[in-house]
Amino acid sequence: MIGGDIVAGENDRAKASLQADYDALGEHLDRRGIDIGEVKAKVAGYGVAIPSWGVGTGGTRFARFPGAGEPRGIFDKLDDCGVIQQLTRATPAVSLHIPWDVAPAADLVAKAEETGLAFDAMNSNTFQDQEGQALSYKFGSLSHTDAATRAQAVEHNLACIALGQEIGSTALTIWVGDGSNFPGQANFTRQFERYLEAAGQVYAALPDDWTLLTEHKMYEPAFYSTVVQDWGTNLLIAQQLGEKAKCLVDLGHHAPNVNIEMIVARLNQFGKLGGFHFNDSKYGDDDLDTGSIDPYRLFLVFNELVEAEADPDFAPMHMLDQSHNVTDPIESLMVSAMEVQRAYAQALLVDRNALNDFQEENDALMATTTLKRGFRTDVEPILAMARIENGGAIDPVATYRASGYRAKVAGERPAVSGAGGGIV
Ligand SMILES: [Mn+2]
Repeated sequence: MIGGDIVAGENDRAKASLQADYDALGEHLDRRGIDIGEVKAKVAGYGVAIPSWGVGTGGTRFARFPGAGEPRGIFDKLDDCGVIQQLTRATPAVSLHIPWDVAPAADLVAKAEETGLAFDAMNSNTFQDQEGQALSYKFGSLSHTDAATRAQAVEHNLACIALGQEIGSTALTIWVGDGSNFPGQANFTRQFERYLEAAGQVYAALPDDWTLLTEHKMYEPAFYSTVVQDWGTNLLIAQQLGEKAKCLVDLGHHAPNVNIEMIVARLNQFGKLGGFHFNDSKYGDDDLDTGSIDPYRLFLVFNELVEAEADPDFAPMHMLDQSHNVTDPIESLMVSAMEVQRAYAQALLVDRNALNDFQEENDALMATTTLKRGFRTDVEPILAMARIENGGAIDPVATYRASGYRAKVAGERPAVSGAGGGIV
């Protein structure tokens, strides 16, 4: 973790300007009938989970360029996640990926306590083969043609639930790489029937207070078809499995230009919006940092979420899921967590009564202007004030760089080989 004196020193230098900016924004919002303190309190209470795999440098199928001081295992990963939470106060939980992060439950819990973190959803992995694994997932897992391979994949998911129960998780996220690379390779219907049957066995073993999240993805690793290719199939799964099954929306797992915020609204309307994986994309997939390409789209997603917040039972899970190929993952994750908070704060500023009236009156121009006014407002002083009041840093990236954390861990963690590709 980073020394409290370093955080305090950095904050002291920026405090006066922050206070002036915050007061000015407070006056501006007051004229709009918005209490800045209420917005700040909601932002301060908001958290987005970090994926354990996110603190390692990512890569493509061409190459991976490892960074210095990469985490060697789950305990190093939790240290890095602890730093992100220490400085941003926006990332209170970590989502584990099994079997990458397998460790004794007691050790995981102890490390989480030491680093000030909790555990978010468990993620199963049946998209690659592990050492010593009896049957291969080359041609699928939960939808494999071979019953024994499907049973092995079901067993793995049950093991994820068992570990999760010991460390305080209450959700299992299933994403499979199952699909096909050639027309005719797989029978779409039979493959999906097998998936539903196997996923149903996992669902049957789900504890009462758990949620089962399924995540759709349009392509990759299968490039012609995937079993759970879009939100329609995802919704069918959640409806077939039952009450505790909900859909996870990964912002990058759609075709370009798809109206994701509308998918969010639809899933929520029918009680099947389970959570998010935040990231951004330009052409496809989930590789770019949240808010780096299209912050307005992120805002529009949060507009739907704020709209839905009125329902006290509305509690989707939020996680970052992105690949960091050219940046320090800790810096990217801190900036992305703040981008998610920013979109949330901006959505909180929308005058919903006015928006509703303009919608009812079919005043398209004023409706969209009312919506965009929230997006146009610079909410940075609210985010920074929420951070510092929660014990974080006014400028997390500057503080992190001043701390020398990366150089320190680089000395303790031997360099990882750059050979081989693959997204981490
Ligand atoms: Mn994802």
